[in-house]
Amino acid sequence: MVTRSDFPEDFVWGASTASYQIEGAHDEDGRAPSIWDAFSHTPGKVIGGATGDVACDHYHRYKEDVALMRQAGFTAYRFSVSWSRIMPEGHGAVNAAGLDFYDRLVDELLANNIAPWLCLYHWDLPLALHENGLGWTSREIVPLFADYAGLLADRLGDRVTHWATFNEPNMFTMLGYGAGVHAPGIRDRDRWLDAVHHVNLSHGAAVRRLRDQLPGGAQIGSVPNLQPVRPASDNDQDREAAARMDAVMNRATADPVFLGKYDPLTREWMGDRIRPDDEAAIYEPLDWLGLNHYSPHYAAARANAFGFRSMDPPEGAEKTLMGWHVAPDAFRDILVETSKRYSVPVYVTENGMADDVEPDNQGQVKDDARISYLDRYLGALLEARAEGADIRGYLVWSMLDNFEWAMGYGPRFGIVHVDYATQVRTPKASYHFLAALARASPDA
Ligand code: GBH
Repeated sequence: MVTRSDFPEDFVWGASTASYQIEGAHDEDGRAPSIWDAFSHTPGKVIGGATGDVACDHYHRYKEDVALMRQAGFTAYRFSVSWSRIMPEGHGAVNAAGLDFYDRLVDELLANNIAPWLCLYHWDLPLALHENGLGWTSREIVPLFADYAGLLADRLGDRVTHWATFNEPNMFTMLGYGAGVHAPGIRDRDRWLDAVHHVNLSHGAAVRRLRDQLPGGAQIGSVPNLQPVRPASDNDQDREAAARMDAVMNRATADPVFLGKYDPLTREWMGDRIRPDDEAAIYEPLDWLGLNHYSPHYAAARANAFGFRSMDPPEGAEKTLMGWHVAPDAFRDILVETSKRYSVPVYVTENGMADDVEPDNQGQVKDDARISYLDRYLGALLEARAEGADIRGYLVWSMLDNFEWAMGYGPRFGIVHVDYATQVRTPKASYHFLAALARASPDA
């Protein structure tokens, strides 16, 4: 098992969450709906008809949740802001009561010696923007996103040191606009590519605004989901397919943001979406990369628009409740590759697994599989560091069991169990495992 002394003294330990997945209070204090409110309330979109109306009721219980973070010895907490809570229309009028919530949350974190890592966008676009044709498929969203970033910098910039623009820009564009399985439920290759490019441009515009408004020393980054793509078989066609899938799934958002250039394959697909000055407008030097990683992808050749198809993990592979392949070596590989390719400090901002373990009759949540997963993935992280990768922290997904998007409340990713009927929180065995690593740190 990994131990505290395997990690450097200043290694950052923490947890991540997202607004729509935990907050609830969907119509309180002036919050307007996001595309996820509309999507989850559309029959047939989310398993069991689940919605984020209440979720973990974190909006009212944030103090209790922050106390659990402190008791774990965490020194960082990544959360996201619900855009439509603070700007109901997505632009224009500001909802002061919504902003007050994030103000209280940030103060509570600081009072508990936890650094707030604020993510501007974790998938809950204001519904009004989408309905008015100003969503990610429109280039007009770019200055609106920068204004939204500016509003938060104005209000919280004196206390929040770590800022991220997008959570998994590659994933929400693909799932929401390409595959249609996430909000807003669009299934169209061109709209997907539009969204990718506008998200990239919005990132650049927001970073410039943050740099202008935040005090020097602010740590600004972005959070791609990076999963190495492995060829389903060892032949040239599948290897070529894997390269194409890597370009679409990993590089389409990470390369322009961290290197200032689209990968040649993505560039070809983007066509004349890319105007002459766009790459320069996307690129701003960043202080950190937040890496979300769960499992590798597998690709096989196929004669479709992108020239690949996604394959299942090999026969007999160990899988979690989500069907995702447990492969710590893929984690090591992507950490080494990411650190090298983008030469920027890397923090793991999501990693973890889903199960459905409930408290036993002594009230204990014995999630042994999660402990084994975390132990092996942290071991892989140490291997990547030994190979020279600059990995500075680990924020587990997730602090709490929560609304798992189209899967509803079945899969539980938390290190703290949530009984949704009573909102009782129960730290799981994996919470104590991570706390033993984090608490031993000198500043905890
Ligand atoms: C993240 O997305 C999100 O940021 C977070 O909100 C979410 O709750 C969390 O992960 C858990 O889902 O089928 O084996 O090829 C994760 C994005 C994209 C990761 C699909 C796994 C498929 C693995 N996921 N990917 S596999």
